Amino acid sequence: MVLSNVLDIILTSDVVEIILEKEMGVVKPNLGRRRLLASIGAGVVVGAAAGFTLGRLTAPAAPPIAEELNKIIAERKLELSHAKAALKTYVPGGGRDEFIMFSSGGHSGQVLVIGVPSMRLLKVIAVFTPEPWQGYGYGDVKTMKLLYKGSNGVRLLTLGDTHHPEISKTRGEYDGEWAFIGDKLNARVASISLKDFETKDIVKIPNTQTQHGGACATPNNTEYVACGSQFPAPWEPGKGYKPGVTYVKLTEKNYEERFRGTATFLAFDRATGQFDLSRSFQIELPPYMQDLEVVGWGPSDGWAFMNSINTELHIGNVLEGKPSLEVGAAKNDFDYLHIINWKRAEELVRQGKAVEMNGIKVIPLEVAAKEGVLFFAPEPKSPHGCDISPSGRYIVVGGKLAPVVTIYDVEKIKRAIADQKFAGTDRYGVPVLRFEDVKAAQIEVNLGPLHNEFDPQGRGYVSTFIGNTVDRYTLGPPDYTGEKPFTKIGEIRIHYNVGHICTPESNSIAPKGKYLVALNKWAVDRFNDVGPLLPQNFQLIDISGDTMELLYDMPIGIGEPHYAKMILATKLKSLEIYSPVGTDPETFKPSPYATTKGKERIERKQENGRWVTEVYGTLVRSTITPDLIRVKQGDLVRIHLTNIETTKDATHAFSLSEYNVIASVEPGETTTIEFVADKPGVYVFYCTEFCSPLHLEMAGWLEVEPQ
Ligand code: K7E
Ligand code: CUA
Repeated sequence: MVLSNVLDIILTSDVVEIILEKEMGVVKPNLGRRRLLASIGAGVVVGAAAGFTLGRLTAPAAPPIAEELNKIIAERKLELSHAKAALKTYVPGGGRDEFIMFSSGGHSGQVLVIGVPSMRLLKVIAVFTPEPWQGYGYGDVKTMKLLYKGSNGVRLLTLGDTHHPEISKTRGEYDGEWAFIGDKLNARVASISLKDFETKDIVKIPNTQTQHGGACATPNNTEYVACGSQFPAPWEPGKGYKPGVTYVKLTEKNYEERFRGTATFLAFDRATGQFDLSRSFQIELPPYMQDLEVVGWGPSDGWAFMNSINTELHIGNVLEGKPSLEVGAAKNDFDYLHIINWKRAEELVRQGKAVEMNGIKVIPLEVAAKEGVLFFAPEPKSPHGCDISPSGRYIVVGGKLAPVVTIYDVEKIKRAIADQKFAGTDRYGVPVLRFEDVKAAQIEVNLGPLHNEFDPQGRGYVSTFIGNTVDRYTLGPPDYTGEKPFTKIGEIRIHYNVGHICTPESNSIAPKGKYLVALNKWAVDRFNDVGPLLPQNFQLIDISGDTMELLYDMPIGIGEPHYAKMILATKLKSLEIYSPVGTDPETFKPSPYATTKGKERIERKQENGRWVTEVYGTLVRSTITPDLIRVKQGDLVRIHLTNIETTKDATHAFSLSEYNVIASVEPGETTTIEFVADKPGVYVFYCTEFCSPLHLEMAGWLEVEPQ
């Protein structure tokens, strides 16, 4: 319906009601809708009569809102639902979003920070891939160190396929201090400080080639970040897997016997943001393809759950007439939900029952199977997704090839394990529970259910990839105590091919509801065409009412995001500047390399038989000091730069022509650039941030004298 006159708006009051409630912060009294709107439509102040105030609306120049809006709606050929959606999502300049969403950037290797409900992209955090604006990976020592440390010992990895972001937790709730992101392609995990939104550590998970399970923080205090392999890696008994070294010929027999997956619990130090492999542990898993992992709380405290595919152990080889992986891995009616008692695993490590392999303690598969660490429960056909209800009681799994979500009851799982009620074991001796003994319910939903999220009312939401919907259902007690537990109660069409969905603070004890973002793989016809490679489509959905309403389509023109985590914006406390001036962002402590105005200097000395020119410089609007650096060809040049500004936003960058060097130096930060002056010449360096009227003059020279 295109609105064409004031009367239409009056009859469909929602738009004005939204203005009153959301924009003006007015709580709507129990007032006849027609009267309220008629009053506003006529530009009349109704406050006094109705017993409430209209805030800004009472200003003398208050325009006849309905008329104004109506004109815009007609001119832009909008429908009522569009106008409503616009009002529900618009955040004025200077305003703040209620929620912040951390989305994986897919194989861009980065993390996206998005405000909700405005769906404004606030930042792209550099993690696995060099990013010049943040001076990440272009000669800045702290970022080069991260990229090298996070590589696999064979080559420098500058590519990551980010899937599952996480936010640190305290007592089951997201605390907004740290974020984590997993790299599926190279089995890595990174930590990001939410003080400065910068990557602080990247760890390559030992004995693991690809990683899809995590990141998932243990709920109490983020003691560990849990991860799980996806594709099993070749494995030497007693030695594990080492990139570029371990070789096992790929045959069906070898695959079964000599390939392995892993579940890893990476010890995390909240004070430093570093992972500590020496306190971490790993559980050897069968060569099924493990998928998503969650770590429980409440009744599931101490337990972790991950689903799996390809329990058929199929490897493919279509050129020699074997079925493809796609076909071979879909033969069984059931795969295995992995149920891991990680507290028990921790205990076994303490008792010395783990074997050290490639720098981490590994609980061998037979020990895990025998000593109560690992159990399986059947899950219907090619499952995907593994999520946990707010109470910690229900584990929800999608089924790519079955139109049902399967809900497991952790109480039943624990009881069956305590009673040793098993159907038998798998071929590796892992006890298998009976489906009927552990199932809480199966809910019929649209085709291709993948991922689940939850709201505070005990309702779940599931994305259906083939059905192109998000379906809403009820959980059971204690999450949902209404009359119709485990029942589908609604759906909304999305565009198109939805993967993960994200509701605020889901997969914690206290989800916040209100919004849901569908992370859609395909956009098809939703935006202007920008070539055959189209952006993905994040769709914002209002889930506050009895029916779900589509509010906004946000194109994601960078990478192929998978999952996102959303948190109340008020929980984030990021630094305005680094303080005191001369802070090293790696430690948030004063840097020994900081210098101040007037103390800038250049020193040349020998270090391990090599000439090093070391520069201690400052950056301030609009000077780089020193502005002439003379070095000899072959010198290692180390430039320590302190941005001595104390003004919020006064970032300077240092970029060096022809050398592929750039650093971003935030106010108060001290950072170090290092490179070898291997080519003689005179090169300009300048500040790449337009920081002041004389920004163009913020420059200097590097003179490399031929040897
Ligand atoms: Cu379903 Cu990696 Cu979580 Cu993609 S995963 S969608
Ligand atoms: Cu500093 Cu431009």
